[in-house]
Order: sequence, then C-alpha cells, then structure tokens
Amino acid sequence: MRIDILTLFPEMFNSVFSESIIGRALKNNIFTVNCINIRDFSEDKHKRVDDYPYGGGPGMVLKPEPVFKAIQNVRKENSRIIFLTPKGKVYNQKIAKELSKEEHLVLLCGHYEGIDNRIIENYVTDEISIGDYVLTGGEISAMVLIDSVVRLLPGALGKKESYMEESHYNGLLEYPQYTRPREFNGHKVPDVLLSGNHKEIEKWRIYQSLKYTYLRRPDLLEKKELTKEEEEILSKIKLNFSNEL
Ligand code: 4G0
Repeated sequence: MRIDILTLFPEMFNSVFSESIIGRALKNNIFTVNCINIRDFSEDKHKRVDDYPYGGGPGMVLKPEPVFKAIQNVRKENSRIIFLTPKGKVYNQKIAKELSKEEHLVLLCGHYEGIDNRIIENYVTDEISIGDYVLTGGEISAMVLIDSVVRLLPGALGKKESYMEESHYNGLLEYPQYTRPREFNGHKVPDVLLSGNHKEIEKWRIYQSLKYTYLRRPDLLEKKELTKEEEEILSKIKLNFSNEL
C-alpha cells in the first residue's frame, strides 16, 4: 500500500512514522508514505493557501487551486482520495478493513472552516470522520486512519501483537485481561483464570464480553447474531445487571 498525506503541517506526522509499530512496518516496506505540504502548491508569491468565505462569515477557507494541484501531483488511476472532516461518514473497523485492501490512499487534511467545496464535490472519493467532535485540523484523524489501516496489512504486526480479527469475539467488547502477579496491591486475579480449566475460562470470557457489551454498548448486541449459548448467558446477565443500565 502507498499512502500520500496532503497537509499544511507535514511535521506532525514525524513521530508516527519514526516511533511505534507503524514506524517498524514502514521500515519493513509493508507500506510507503509521502507527506506533501499543500503550501508548496500555492500559486501566489506570499504562498497563501486560504481566503475569506464567499457569502461572509467567520473563519477562512482553503483555496481550491493548491489543493487540486497537490491531488494531481499524487493521484493514480485507482486512488481513494479521502477528506477527513466532521461531516464525513463515521469511521469504524469495517471501513479500516476495507481500506486496508486498497493500493493507494490519499489523505487530505483540512484546516480553518474547511476546504472549497468544489474540491470535495469533484475530486474527493470519500469523506470520513473519526467521531463526533471537532479538531483544529484533519491530521490527527489521518493518523488514526493510518494506524488502524496499517496494522491490518499483512506482516505489519508481529506474532505477539497479532489481533483477534474475525474470531468469535468479533462484534463484542473484549473480555478483561490480567497478567502476573497473582495479587497486586491486595487485588487478586479472578480464580478461574488460574484454574487451568480451559472450558470454564472460555465460558467466563464469553460472559465478561457479553456483560460489558450489554452495559456499555447495547447497540452492538442489536446488530449481532448470538449463538444459543450466548443468548442463555446474556439472559442471566440481564437479570443480574439491568439495574446498572
Ligand atoms: C473540515 C476531522 C476539516 C471542516 C477534521 C474542520 C474533526 C475531524 C476540519 C472542519 C477536523 C473528525 C467545518 C470545522 C478540520 N475535526 N471528526 N478538523 N470544520 O474526523
């Protein structure tokens, strides 16, 4: 996969690509990345990239010409050109998985009150939001997208970091994890995890996953097809915890 980032603040991405698992994936040629400063494509001698909004109102708007030229400079036949914006389709793991199969992603990071809409209408293929809040720029959203997509690329994660993708826990919140010591500040690890009884451990984990999903993300349970065993466990959870909703 190739990723091109169009931004006014290319330096913001340095730490992402030098540190961390994403940095290692880059070193291992799992993907390639290129940060392009939109200001390099400004036409005027003052290198201006923003201007006042037609129709008036507060804030500034990113001018179309430098953004268009930056896109033209990187786009290929099959590029996904993604604008990070609070107005976009809300991002999730399903979209991350879909994007991880693409050959070329172009991430367009806006600032000010946005970008001239003619760019969005005519050259952007996807508008994505990482959640219902406003940031000062699209860069952090782009980093979230990159991190979540790159870790899905073949070879990006080591064995120890490998994820539970598409396991039977898919669609539920994860069960709690514990490691040594058995007792920490007087707090014990649940006995069942030390029992060596794999059947009981599995049941406990399903119970925990269902309990947290029921209490915190009941919307996920609506969507999911539960097995007969899971339905049985869930009805017990509902009896015990409906008062905590
Ligand atoms: C475009 C994305 C870009 C329009 C970008 C702001 C949050 C997200 C930006 C605006 C962003 C997100 C109209 C404020 C840059 N903030 N939720 N800020 N407006 O993914």
